[in-house]
Amino acid sequence: MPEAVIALGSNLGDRQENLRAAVRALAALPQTAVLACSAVYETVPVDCAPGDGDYLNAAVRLETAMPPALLLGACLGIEAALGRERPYRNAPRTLDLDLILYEGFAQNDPWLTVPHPRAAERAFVLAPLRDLYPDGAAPGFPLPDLPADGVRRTDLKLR
Ligand code: A4P
Ligand code: MG
Repeated sequence: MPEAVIALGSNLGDRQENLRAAVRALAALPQTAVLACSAVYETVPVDCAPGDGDYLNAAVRLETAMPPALLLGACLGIEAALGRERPYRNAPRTLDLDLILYEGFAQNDPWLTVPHPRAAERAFVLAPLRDLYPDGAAPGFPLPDLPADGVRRTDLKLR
């Protein structure tokens, strides 16, 4: 089965529980297994309004037979179940799930762009990805070296 990576973010409500509930929901998807979880990082908001709360960010590595569009749809459903609202761009959120990569798949449509177009520029995505691929060899997405500015590793666990 192909590998996929989902990045998780939360800066509203019980941030750790939101991420942990998301991992439980991802693990319960059909024909899908969670292979590995990153550490949890506390991160300074990027491109957000002044005063927004810090994020918890993490990532999980999946093996899945769900096609990419179905996997994204499942992620949007999990976000909705955890109370995600979208009042404006980069608004604080209980849960964000982004499909960062899907082995053997690339697409560039607004509703589904894979690999994720901004992942390579964002320390809050790359630090968790390094945990999942310590040699930097993520499938179809060689990890760039980027200083981990604004990113602090915590002792929190995803499960
Ligand atoms: N969409 C297209 N491709 C994808 C994909 N690969 N994964 C579409 C997920 N969604 C994808 O998503 C809007 C639409 O993007 C979806 O309907 C889907 O069809 P959204 O969740 O409302 O937007 P988003 O994830 O907030 O936006 P975007 O543009 O991906 O955000 P960024 O660039 O990831 O920024 N700072 C910190 N510290 N931590 C964060 O997690 N996140 C953001 C969001 C800003 N600053 C942050 C963080
Ligand atoms: Mg998103």
